[in-house]
Amino acid sequence: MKYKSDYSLDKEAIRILRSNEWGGYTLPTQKLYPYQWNWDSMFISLGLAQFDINRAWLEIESLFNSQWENGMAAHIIFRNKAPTYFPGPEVWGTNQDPPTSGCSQPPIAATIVLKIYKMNKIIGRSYLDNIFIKLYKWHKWFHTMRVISGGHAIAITHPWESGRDNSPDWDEAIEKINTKEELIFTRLDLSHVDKSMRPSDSEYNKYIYLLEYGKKTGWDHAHITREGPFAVADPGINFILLRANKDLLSIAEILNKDVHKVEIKKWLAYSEDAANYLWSDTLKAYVARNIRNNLYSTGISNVSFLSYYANLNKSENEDDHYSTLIKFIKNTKYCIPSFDSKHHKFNPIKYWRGPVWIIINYMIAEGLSNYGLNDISNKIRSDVRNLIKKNGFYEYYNPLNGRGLGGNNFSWTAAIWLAWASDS
Ligand code: 2M8
Repeated sequence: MKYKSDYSLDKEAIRILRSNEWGGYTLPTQKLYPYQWNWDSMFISLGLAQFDINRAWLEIESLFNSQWENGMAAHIIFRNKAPTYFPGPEVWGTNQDPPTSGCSQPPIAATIVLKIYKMNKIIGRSYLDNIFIKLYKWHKWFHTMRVISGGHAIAITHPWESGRDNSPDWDEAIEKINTKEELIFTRLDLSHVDKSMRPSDSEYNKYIYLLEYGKKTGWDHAHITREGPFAVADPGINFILLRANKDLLSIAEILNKDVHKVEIKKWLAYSEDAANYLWSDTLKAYVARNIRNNLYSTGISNVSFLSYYANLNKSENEDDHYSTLIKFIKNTKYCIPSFDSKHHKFNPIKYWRGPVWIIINYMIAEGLSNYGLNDISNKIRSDVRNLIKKNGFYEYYNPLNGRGLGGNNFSWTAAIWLAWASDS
């Protein structure tokens, strides 16, 4: 297979971002995901900033224009009608304008906002005041609506909230949900992507059950977290929020928001505490934990290593975690698999149960290089470059042979290429 040059891939990446643009916001990919997704949109804005910084700010503003009164930035914003996706706005029934889904997604926005601001402070300054308050309200929503009393770990109340939909991390909690009856609906994802690469029907049944549960509560987020059928602490969300709070604090410093700074510092301390809760001495990693029964997931996911991205305070677990990372990275031809390749649940083509996801690689590599661990960081970047150069801009990749999987012409892969992986 011929490797493409960086220059031709830059052009292709820009073409993908432009062609997935839908008037002020950008789709992850056409047909499979025909709306605006929260964290996709933020990675996309980082890609856009490489060639059109005003358009990047517009992408960020458009996401937060749909923020809920209670502070939540929703995981999907349904601005147009798109019959190729299920579940659409009428199924979610959130009564928002524009219509949105009823849960959130990993809060990478503050980190991206700070990066784009630093790229051009004059342009960025005019957006910063307005966006700061929105980010602050969203982070506050996580720290109040997604915790249960006595704990500081942020819980997800739907696998979709983690962004890692069918990760084995949720298996134990998902299996416990008693859906009683079979729900009647038609999946549309399988008309775009082969079912071997997507979640199972039984998982989808649980996803829709959880959606219907939330709808019945009138999307009462505090109630859903405290009483609902699914509440799992996710290392992904916890570490991404920890990092985002550090970046929000830097923005608060730029804007002299002294009162907010006090609150953000409290959140930072809570997140360090949450990291302790997620540490597994058995697996020597940060592992998802069911908030209802405190059970750990049986395996390690790539997001354990987002502790580097979060710049977690050094702890006694440091050396053990580093050894885990080295093993995890060495076991597949391309790193980093989304789930431990030595675990019996590992599947190299099934979505979040094994494939490599470029966005997670990007965050982990950035974190490692901040720790001075440049060799591993460079190895991750070089694998990403090879995956894209050889196969193009896919949604995810097989860690054993590099094959591109899921959707093609994928926006966040194009964005990360432009912002980080390209040499030109
Ligand atoms: C995937 O999730 C959506 C539901 O949110 C789906 O499969 O229908 C996930 O990979 C998620 O992280 C991502 O934001 C979304 C769009 O790329 O697709």
